[in-house]
Amino acid sequence: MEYIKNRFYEKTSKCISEYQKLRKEHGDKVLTEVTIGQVLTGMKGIPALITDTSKLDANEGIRFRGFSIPELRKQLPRLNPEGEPLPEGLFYLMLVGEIPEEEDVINISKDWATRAHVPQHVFDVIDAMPKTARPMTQFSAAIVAMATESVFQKAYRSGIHKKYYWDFMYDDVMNLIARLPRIAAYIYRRVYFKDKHIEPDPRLDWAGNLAHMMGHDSDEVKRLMRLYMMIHADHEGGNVSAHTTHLVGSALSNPYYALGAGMLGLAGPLHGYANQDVINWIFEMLEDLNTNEPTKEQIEGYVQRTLQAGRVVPGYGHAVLRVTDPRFTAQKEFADKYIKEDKLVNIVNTLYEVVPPILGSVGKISNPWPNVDAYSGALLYHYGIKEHPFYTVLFGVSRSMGVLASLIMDRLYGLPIERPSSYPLEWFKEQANTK
Ligand code: FCX
Repeated sequence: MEYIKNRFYEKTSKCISEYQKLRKEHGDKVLTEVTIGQVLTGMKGIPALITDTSKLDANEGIRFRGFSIPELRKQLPRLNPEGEPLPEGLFYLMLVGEIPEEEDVINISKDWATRAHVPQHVFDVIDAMPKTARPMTQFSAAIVAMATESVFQKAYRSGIHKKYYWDFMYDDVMNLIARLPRIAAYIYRRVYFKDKHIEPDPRLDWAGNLAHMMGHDSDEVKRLMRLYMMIHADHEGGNVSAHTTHLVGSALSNPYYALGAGMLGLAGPLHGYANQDVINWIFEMLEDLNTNEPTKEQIEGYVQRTLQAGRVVPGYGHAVLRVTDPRFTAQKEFADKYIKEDKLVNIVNTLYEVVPPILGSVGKISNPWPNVDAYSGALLYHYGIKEHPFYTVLFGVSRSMGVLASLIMDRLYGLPIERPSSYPLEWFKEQANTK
């Protein structure tokens, strides 16, 4: 499928000279002032990174190359008019910058299927760990173990010219994305199904095959998996998993190292682990209240007690968003369409009524609204994917598409090693006192 690589190059190569021109001719242009507050609160709002694949608007949510999630659910090619678009189409959009034809999407599916073979030593690395090792520990170790396959690393060591880095990066990225569903499903079946593995079906699409290898073959689960893989794929460049992948890649580490590092960031409770934490927290609540069908008042009381205990309410809040996350809404629409009655889904819907006013009344919380993680667990659980320690791995498989498409572009532009400055606390105190 060389034509997709060629098309990417045709569409994007003009950006190399645009990037160089900006660097040379406008390098002195002041973009914005940076306040002490921004530095001390996680560098929020500082325009510090180039990411073309997607942009997050505080009041609208994510747009992938300008397209919102509702627009993409209508416009991207799908296998069945009733179903969800294939995530392969989103990958094409993020990479090439335009909505693909159905044929392009099918071709990416086929390309990934031919690249999906995982070397035996990667399974051996996974098998060497105790089954009690967290699924994200196994997943990131497997990704790093696969660096033996890096064509970028081999090419770099053989001394290729830097203008060809992106080309080798492209092949690594396609191989890596193609293999992740197999690795994820292997971990899932190993930990929860006594090593009873299910072989891939190369006729299936990327997300459909993931559901199949996990042992969930219904059309509805495959549809859910396609939606899940689409909405988690990218959230501009500043979030922990995207920024880490980009930062590690800036040292010209191969994409297996870069993604492995990004996945370890995703594993944190304030990021991708929140999708497990939501379910943990709901089950803790049910145990505490000694019921499976808590009333609105009981839930309100539990949310208040969570805050009083100095804990966060998982699945709520966001560093950038100031509205209900459209990724939450897309999942709610899926649940409204397919799920008639489900106790966990009902609780998630009640939380949506109860939590925002409580968080809003606290005063310091910038965004009281739900994020993507507030819904995803309840949907998976409904369809029998009840093993919540595994949920962040699914997030990671999806997230690979956005962060790795960006990594190809980083090398095409020839972005330098990233190296911001740091100062001791004393320096900031001095700055605070200077006029
Ligand atoms: N529950 C309780 N307190 C919250 C809160 C929540 N859901 N969200 C924010 N706060 C608190 C913060 O902990 C902080 O308290 P502090 O001043 O005592 O340290 C204060 O409100 C201000 O934080 P704020 O500026 O609103 O938020 P941040 O940008 O610092 O953090 C996250 C954003 C997402 C980390 C935060 O809202 C949070 O911890 N939410 C719960 C965990 C979660 O759902 N994470 C997933 C996010 C995302 F979708 C993803 O990456 O997957």
